[in-house]
Amino acid sequence: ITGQWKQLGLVGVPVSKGQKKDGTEKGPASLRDGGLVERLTDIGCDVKDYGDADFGEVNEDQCYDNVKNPRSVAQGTLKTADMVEQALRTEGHCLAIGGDHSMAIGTIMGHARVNPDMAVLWIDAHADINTPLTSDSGNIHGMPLSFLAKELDQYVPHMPGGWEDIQACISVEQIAWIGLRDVDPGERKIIEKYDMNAFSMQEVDRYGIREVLEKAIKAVDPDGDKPIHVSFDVDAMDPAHTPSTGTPVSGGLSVREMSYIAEEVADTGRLAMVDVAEVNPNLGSKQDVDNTVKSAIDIAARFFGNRRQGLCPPDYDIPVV
Ligand code: B3U
Ligand code: MN
Ligand code: MN
Repeated sequence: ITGQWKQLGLVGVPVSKGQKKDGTEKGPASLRDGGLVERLTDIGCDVKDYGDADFGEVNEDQCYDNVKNPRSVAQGTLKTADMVEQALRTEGHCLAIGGDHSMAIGTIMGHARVNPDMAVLWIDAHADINTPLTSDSGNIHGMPLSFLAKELDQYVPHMPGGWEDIQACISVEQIAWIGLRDVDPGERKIIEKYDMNAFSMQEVDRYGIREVLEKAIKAVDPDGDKPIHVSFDVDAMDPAHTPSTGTPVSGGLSVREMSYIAEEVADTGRLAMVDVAEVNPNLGSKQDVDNTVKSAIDIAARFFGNRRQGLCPPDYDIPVV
């Protein structure tokens, strides 16, 4: 059995300055309080909690053109990258809990120092590949992939306040999306121009999750030998399951489709790292928050070995009377 009994580093990324709604900075605490570590431990993971990356206040963080809070995001990103690198080198696997999705600039940067050839599965309602110039919102959580993809360097301005140290570290060919249903015009143009691997909910409806996942993995890992980085935005799932998130979009992945993705990726035996992004405990009712945290923990646990078919520790024996 692969994908189980894993040594795992946990890194909190309490960023909320990548978008406008307060609350995602409390995402890591809400997942820990919701019993994340206990769940992972129960399924046989040996979890080492590295704590939270320090996103201390940056005063005088003026916009750069329309980009909001560039310095705050950059300085936390650099700390996130260092922690993720250390967790991966020490434990071999890492789970990063956010935080808005700007967290992934740091997690993928840190991961790329260890596994530069990783395959990235970006599971999201949104493409998150706006450049600062194509973005209407100016929110960095809608831009992480534009900073990470080398081919897009020519479209991304050089910003001050730490961005000097943030360099694109993956190629457009290393990225595949699943779950898209809210893609901006500039993002669509980038996807088409670079012939990127984008599987929207239309493809999920047309082919079913099984074929979509197979195509997505084949696209980024054709020989089946790459370490896999899953960047999971909880808004990829239908808002029925993950309502407490900043930009819910109807018509998302079901619990079953998301569980299937997690189990199959775990089964490859090549999963190196998972991000869980955009849990916002400030949004919705208590029930909404509880449902969102539960869904996020359920899916995180599935990526690291929990299966719907059940689990049995290797040393388990049927008790004899
Ligand atoms: N594409 C829009 C909306 C958005 C992106 N990511 C989220 N929302 N969560 C933007 O702001 O770039
Ligand atoms: Mn996202
Ligand atoms: Mn999203």
